[in-house]
Amino acid sequence: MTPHNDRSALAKKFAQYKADFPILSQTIHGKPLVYLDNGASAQRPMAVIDAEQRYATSMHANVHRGVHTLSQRATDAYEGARERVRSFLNAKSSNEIIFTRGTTEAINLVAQSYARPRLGPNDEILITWLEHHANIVPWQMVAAATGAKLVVAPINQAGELDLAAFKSLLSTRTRLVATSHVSNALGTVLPVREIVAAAHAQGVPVLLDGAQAVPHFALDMQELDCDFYVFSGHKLYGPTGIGVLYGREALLEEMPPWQGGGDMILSVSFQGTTYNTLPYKFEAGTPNMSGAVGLAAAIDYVDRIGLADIAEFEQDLLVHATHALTAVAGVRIIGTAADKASLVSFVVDGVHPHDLGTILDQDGIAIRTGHHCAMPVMDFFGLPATARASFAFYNTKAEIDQLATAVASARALFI
Ligand code: C6P
Repeated sequence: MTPHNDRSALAKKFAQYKADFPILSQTIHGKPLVYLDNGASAQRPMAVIDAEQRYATSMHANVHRGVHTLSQRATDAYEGARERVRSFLNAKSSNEIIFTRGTTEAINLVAQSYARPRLGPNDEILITWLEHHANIVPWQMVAAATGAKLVVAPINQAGELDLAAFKSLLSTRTRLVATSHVSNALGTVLPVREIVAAAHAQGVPVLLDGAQAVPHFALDMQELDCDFYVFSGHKLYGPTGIGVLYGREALLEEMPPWQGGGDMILSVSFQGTTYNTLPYKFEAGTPNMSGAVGLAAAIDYVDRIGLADIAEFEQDLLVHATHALTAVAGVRIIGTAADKASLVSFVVDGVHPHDLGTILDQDGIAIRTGHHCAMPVMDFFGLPATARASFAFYNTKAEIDQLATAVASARALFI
């Protein structure tokens, strides 16, 4: 990480980026938009919008099929995007990069293709209490189909994983560990290196759900040493409908395809089918080429800014938001882990989160309210819902101050 002892230099650097996002310059209900729902979906810079438009206006045709010029251009653009994702993740080979619709589809792919054929009664899948439904339900479906058991590692009152308990739940029955890298409901950063080391010590592969991690810190698959890593383009300033499954090549090689169709075959006859090689074996049908091109442009964009600087700037926003919201009477922050990404979940005494979200919207402030597709986390804290402000590098301390003021005003309406 570049040391930026000069906070104002860092703030100045980041003040320039908001202008790259056309959607952010509008007013909502007559007020300048303050977009604090980046954990749900981040906005797209012009560089991404332009890349998708360039693709649509000069390159688009189907991929891997045509000998004509446009098909070759589309194929080069799509495969170029795969290589860009590979270099972003420092994966060993582009065979390890499978394009999916998003995090959810990537986890379902691993559940159906890796776990389901391998698991039986007495086998266990170990997850944590912090998971998004996308990292719970696919495993419940596999468990229902195979007789395997879902085991859940507990968390503490700060919303941190109980690592000792997690390790004690790893056993000879554990066949897969699947955990989030960053909790979407609380912002907790999980100790993924310790998780991977503990699981590997028992020969258990690990899937990491990186949906909320990828926009915030630089990643290196070879250093992280996990077996599967998944994320969505739309949380990384890219398009919707595109995501990535990184998988260790040896494991992907052993896995059967999970969907059949065009492009995932080498030959088909009524006697039988020979499947294509990696990565195409897992990409049946026409893929989302413009999404992949947009994702590659988003990666170029964040890499130009520098993820180390992004992480440092966003940590500053997190500290500021934590202080600003804690100072508001009646506010309680949910999720106080020592290591958090730039996201604050909170409740306001006497104000339902949905009412709060609706009132803040009138001030042009967009936050997320609800269970955040993490109902077990809400149950753990005995809450139906929280309000969640999730920050991107285009947010500012002034916007956070506006949030705190608006929350205080909203509470005043209810007391
Ligand atoms: N979380 C949020 O507001 P998809 O929908 O496939 O792009 O991502 C699913 C997903 C999986 N894991 C984690 C940790 C996530 O945060 C998400 C999406 C959004 O928190 C929408 S619910």
